[in-house]
Amino acid sequence: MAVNLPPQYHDAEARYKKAQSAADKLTALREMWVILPKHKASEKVQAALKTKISELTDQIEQEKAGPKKSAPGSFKIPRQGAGTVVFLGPPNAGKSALLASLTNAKPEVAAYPFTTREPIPGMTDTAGVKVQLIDLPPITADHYEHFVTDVTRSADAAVLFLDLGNDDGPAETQTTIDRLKNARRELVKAKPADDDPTVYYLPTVLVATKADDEAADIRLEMAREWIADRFPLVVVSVERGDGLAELKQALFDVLGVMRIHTKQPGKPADTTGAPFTCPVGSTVAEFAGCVHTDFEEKVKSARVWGSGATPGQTVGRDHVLHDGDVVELQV
Ligand SMILES: Nc1nc2c(ncn2[C@@H]2O[C@H](COP(=O)(O)OP(=O)(O)O)[C@@H](O)[C@H]2O)c(=O)[nH]1
Ligand SMILES: [Mg+2]
Repeated sequence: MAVNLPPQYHDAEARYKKAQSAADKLTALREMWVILPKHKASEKVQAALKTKISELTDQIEQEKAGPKKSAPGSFKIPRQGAGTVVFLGPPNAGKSALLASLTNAKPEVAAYPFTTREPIPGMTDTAGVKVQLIDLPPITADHYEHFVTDVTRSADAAVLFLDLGNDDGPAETQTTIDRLKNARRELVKAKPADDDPTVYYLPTVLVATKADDEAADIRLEMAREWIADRFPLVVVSVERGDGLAELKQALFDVLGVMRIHTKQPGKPADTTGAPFTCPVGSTVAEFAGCVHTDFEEKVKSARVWGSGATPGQTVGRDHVLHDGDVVELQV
C-alpha cells in the first residue's frame, strides 16, 4: 500500500539525514514520528521509525553511561522459529529449570542465585510451531546486565517469573518490572495503541513457579491483588510437570501469530510439515511477504481454504487470512 507522507515529514527526514550528532538525529526522528499519519497503510513506516527511535535512544543512554565492560552485541542470538520469547525475573525463580524442562538446552539449575550469567537459547514445540526461548540472568534492584536491554529488543514476547516458593515473590517480580522500565522495556498484556516510540513493549505471560511448594497456594492467594489482570497467568511446577502444556499454549497465544499452510496449484495441500507463521490479521499480501520478501509486491491473488472463505475461493491481496488457512498464492 502506498503511503502519502506530508511535505513536513520529508523536511524532518532531510534534517535527520543531515544531522551529525545522535541527539540531533533523535530530535528529527521524533518530529517525523509526530507528523507521520498513523493508519494501516503506514504501519511498516511506523514500525521502522519506532525501531530507529528506540535504538537511538538506547545508544544515547549507553554513551552517557560510559564505556561498557563487554562489547555491545556480543550476545547476538540468531532468531529461530515462529518467535522469540525471553525469560525475565528475579534470581532463583526457576527460569533455568523451566528452560531445561521445555527445551533441549542444558542451563545450570542451582539453589543459589546468579547461576545464569549469559543468554541461553532453546527451542520448544507448541501448537505445531517452534518457538525460541531465551533464559537470561536475573534482574534485581542491584543487578542488571546491560545486554538484557539488547537481547529483549530482538524478542517478540516475554515470560515474567513469580516465585511461589518465596514470600517476597511479588515484590521481587515488581522490581524486575521496574528495572526493565528504567531501560525502556515495558512488559504488557498487549501492545498499547498509543505507544511511545522510545519504549519497546513486550507482550508478556506471567508464570508462577514452584506450585509444588507447600505454601504455594497461600502465596498465590496473597499475590492475587498484585497480579490483578495485568498479564495472562499460568501456574507451573517443573518438579511435578503441572501447567507446562498450558504454558506452551500461552506461549503460542502471546506471540500473536497464525499458522498458514501453502499449497501448489493442482496438488493436494500438504499440512504434515510445519506451517508458515505470520502476525494475526495479516492479509494475503502480508502473508506472501512472510513466505518471501519479494512475494509481497508480486502476489496478485490467492485461493484460500479455511474459515474466512468458501473452499478454494479466489481472494484479493487485501483478504484477511485466519489461523489454519491453506493458501495457494498466485503471482
Ligand atoms: N520445588 C521446586 N523447586 C524448583 C522448581 N523449579 C525450580 N526449582 C528450584 O529452584 C532453584 C532455582 O532454580 P533455577 O532454575 O536455577 O532458578 P533461576 O535462577 O531462576 O534460573 C533450584 O534449586 C531449583 O531446583 C519447581 O517447580 N519446584
Ligand atoms: Mg538461572
